[in-house]
Amino acid sequence: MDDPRTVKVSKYLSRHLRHRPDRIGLTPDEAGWVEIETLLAAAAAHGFPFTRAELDRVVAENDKRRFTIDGTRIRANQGHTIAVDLGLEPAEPPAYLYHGTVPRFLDAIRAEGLRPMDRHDVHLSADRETATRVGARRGRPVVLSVDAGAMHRDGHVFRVSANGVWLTSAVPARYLRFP
Ligand code: HQG
Repeated sequence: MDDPRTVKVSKYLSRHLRHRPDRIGLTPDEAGWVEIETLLAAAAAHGFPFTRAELDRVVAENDKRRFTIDGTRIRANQGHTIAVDLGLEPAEPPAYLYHGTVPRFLDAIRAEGLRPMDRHDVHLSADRETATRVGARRGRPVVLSVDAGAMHRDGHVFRVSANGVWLTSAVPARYLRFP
């Protein structure tokens, strides 16, 4: 488990690299990268100073490997709500993928399938344990199986993020198995 400071810095990075860079005056490029120097200065100027060593620790130790450093730049690996093109190539998914959710969403999901909601893509996990953790963020987790092999054969495009999250634009209800 990550220590409290690492979690705090990680949440700050998620917020400002995925969702609200404008809040601290950042302008990620079209692939989501920002200069690390610029990020450190912007965070300090907006009341949340952290060091390069702390940043490196978050990137290296974060429980989900949410961020990648490339030379002088950093970006989030997935989960954006701002417009970014991560440049991920289409990939062949495993036969089954999993999605963790909660009971209150099930009626809507049965009716309309999985939709990306505020994010760019539906997020799917390669194993049930991870999907259970994703669902548990919101309450009692319910894990749905996704017939990713059939979706792929039917022409749906999948991508996999640098930290192993499977992404697709939507999952029609006919590919879902409910417990
Ligand atoms: C639900 C975390 C009603 C969906 C996690 C989910 C993940 C519907 C919620 C990543 C629906 C969206 C993403 C429909 C889907 N009607 N509800 N048709 N279709 N939903 O947070 O998958 O910590 O955008 O089941 O680990 O929960 O941010 O998606 O409950 O990888 O790195 O709408 O976020 O990663 O919620 O989580 P989210 P998610 P990080």
